[in-house]
Amino acid sequence: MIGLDRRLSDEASIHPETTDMQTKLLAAALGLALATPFIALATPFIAQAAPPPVQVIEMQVTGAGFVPDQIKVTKGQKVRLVVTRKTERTCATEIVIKDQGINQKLPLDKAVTVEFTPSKSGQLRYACGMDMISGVIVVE
Ligand SMILES: [Cu+2]
Repeated sequence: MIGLDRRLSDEASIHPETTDMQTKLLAAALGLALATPFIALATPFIAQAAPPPVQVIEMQVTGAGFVPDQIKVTKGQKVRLVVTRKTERTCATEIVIKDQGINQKLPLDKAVTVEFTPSKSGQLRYACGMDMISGVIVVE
């Protein structure tokens, strides 16, 4: 009879600890559940605070062709080419970047903006309409 009493009291002393542990876990879960909407609300503000950088590259068309005729850009970041044709003595009166579906007229002495975001590394060609005068964009 004494043995049984002891077992019961042992159980009683273990049980409150378990309950306490469960309460703590529940409180932690509840705390996370309450915090989640605030994290979700805060995220767009963080995204707005750090917009992805745009890679701006100035380019000219001269008697020598596209200047520069080789550029390096980073994959996944928007590229903005600002192209100005400075001469009439060229057949490069447009810039064609076939792999990006770009074909843009280049009026004389007018800065023309061409934008795209390279999604994979490798080389992109830019050229005149006849694919004679050209340059290479190295995407890394
Ligand atoms: Cu040409």
